[in-house]
Amino acid sequence: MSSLVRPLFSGPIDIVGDLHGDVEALERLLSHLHYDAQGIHPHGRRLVFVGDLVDRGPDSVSLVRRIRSFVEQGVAQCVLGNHELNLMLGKRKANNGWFFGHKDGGLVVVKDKAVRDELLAFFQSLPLALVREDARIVHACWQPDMIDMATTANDTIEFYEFHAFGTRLGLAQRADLKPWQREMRLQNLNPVKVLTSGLEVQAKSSVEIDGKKRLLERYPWWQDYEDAEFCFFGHYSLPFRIPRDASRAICVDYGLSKRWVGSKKQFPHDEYRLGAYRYPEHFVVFDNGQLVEQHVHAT
Ligand SMILES: [Mn+2]
Repeated sequence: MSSLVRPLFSGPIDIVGDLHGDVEALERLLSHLHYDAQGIHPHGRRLVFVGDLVDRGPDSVSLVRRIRSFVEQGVAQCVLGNHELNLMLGKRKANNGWFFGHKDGGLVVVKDKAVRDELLAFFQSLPLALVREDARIVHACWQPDMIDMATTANDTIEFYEFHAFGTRLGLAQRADLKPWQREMRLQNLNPVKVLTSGLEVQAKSSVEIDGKKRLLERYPWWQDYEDAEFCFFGHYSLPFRIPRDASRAICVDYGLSKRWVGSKKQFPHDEYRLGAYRYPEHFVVFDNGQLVEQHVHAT
C-alpha cells in the first residue's frame, strides 16, 4: 500500500478543476489544451485532476472511467474529493442518488453493484495530496499537520474512521459543547475531512448548502497561505470573476457544477467554467477556449 501523500509529476502540468460528471466540458477543455483522446499531449505535458469527479452533472460514471483510464496509463494523476469520499463512506447526499440507483432527472444512474464496486475501487486508489519541490495539489485545504498525518496513512477509510472515532470518544466527555462546536471538531480534527472539504468555523449567518441549514461555514484558508510552494486546490466553486492571484494558494475550481445545480442566477452562465491551470507557465485555459494569464506572487 502506498502513502496517501504521493509525489506529483515532474515537468509541466495542467491542473484541471472539479468536473462533477460533466464529460462534455472535459472533452472541450482537453481539445483546447491539445490533449488527444488517450490524454497524451504532444509536448509531454501531463494532466492533474483535483477531485470531485462525481455528482451534479449528467454522467459521473463515464467521467470517472475516463479519468481512471488516464491515470492507469500514467498520463494523469488525481486526488480524492469530498464527493468521492461521501460515496466511499456510503453517505447519501442531495446530489448523489445516481450512485445508489435512484432516478434523478436525466442523470446516468448506477444500477448494479459491480459498477459501484468498480468506482469505489478507483476512489480507494486515490491519494489525498500530491507534492513536489515547488508545487502541491489537494482537493480542498492544505494544512501541514494533516498532511504529515496523511503521509503515514495508506487507507483512506481506515484513516477517516480512526480520527472520527477518536473525536467522538472525546466529545462523549464534553456535554458542555454546543452543536456547532461538536460539528466543528468532527470536521477540523479529521485529516481526511480537512484535506477534502477544508477547515470550517461557526457560521455567521444561516448558510444553506444543498438545501440544508449549516452550523458551520467554510474558512478561506488560502488567504493565510504564505509558503513558497504553489498550492493548487478545487472545491470552492469560485466564479471566474474572483481573482486568484492574491496568494500562492490557487483555486482551480471555477464553479462548473453550478451550471447544473445551485444558485444558477447568481452570475451569468459563462461565469461558471471548467478551467485548467497551466503550470509553471501560469495561465488558465477554459472550456470555452479562453486563455487568461495569471499574475502570481513569486517568492
Ligand atoms: Mn469539493
